[in-house]
Amino acid sequence: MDISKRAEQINMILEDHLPKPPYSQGSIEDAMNYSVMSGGKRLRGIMLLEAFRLYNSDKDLEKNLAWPFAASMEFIHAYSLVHDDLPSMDNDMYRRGKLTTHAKYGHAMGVLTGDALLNYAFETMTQAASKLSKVRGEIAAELALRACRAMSVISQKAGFSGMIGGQVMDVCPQSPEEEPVSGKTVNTPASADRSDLTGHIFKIYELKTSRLFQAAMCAGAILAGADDSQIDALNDAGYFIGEAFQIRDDILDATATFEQLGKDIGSDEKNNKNTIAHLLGIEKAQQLVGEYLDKARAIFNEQPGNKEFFNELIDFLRLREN
Ligand code: GRG
Repeated sequence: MDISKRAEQINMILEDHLPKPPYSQGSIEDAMNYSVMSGGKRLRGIMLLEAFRLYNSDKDLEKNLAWPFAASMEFIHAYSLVHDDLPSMDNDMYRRGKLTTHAKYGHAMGVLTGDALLNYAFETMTQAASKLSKVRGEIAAELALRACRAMSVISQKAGFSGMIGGQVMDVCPQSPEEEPVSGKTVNTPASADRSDLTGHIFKIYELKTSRLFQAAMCAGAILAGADDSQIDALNDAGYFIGEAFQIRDDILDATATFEQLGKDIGSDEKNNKNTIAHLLGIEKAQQLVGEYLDKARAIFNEQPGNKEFFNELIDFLRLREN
């Protein structure tokens, strides 16, 4: 099964878990469905499921536990994109080839839809966890513990010390005097030499982008019952994938078309944003993408189970065009 077939499976799982019609046009349910079902590669949901499958082949458990968690990863990802597009953040009008949520429903609904998706992710996960005893009475307590641990990892990695923390570093000044390092009004701080700045940007990528990939893979492994060293290994792989993913994103922002990406291109340059591609040049940046992905591949190849998907994913991420 290739990545696009897996994305179709995630779409089916998402439709199954989102609030169902009938709902009126312009309602919060409508905006949640629009924001989630507007497309997307579904990488975080896929990665959660595939991490689960590396360590566990129980289809019943996958359906009852890993599927709702995979849907929830996509709800959290969608919320972050909806908020990232708001006028107070990147102020983008297009995402995934469609109007952004705030552009279609208005600013207040953009904020509320992001909030609703984040809450709904935890509603979906806790409901799945609380139904477990009906599925697996004999090991319900063990499964509930796994679900709790997975939610703890997801909330921490998506939270203030993870993804949100990275977004704060990216767009908000640390003090009234200081300019943000990589925001709209920003230039390279005169005090920072190039390597300091590069290190700072890698850190932003680690928090803003890697943390959600790490959350997806650790959660999948935890739900499957993987041991701590296996969970740590996937955490490292998620870090490398996130850095590579974001650097490739910089390259695409500088080189791709609107039709390819479904959003405005050249936004980093327009917003005077410092990126790794901008600081190191496209060629060196692409070389780094390859190096990070090689590190992730080496980790996957040490894991038990069928690694075919992760090798395919690495090949896709190296040269992805959207
Ligand atoms: C809490 C107010 C508030 C906002 C959170 C953290 C955050 C806002 C936004 C981060 C969003 C962002 C731009 C992350 C960088 C990672 C990235 C390039 C995301 C796009 O991911 P893809 O390409 O998206 O996987 P698709 O559309 O394929 O799902």
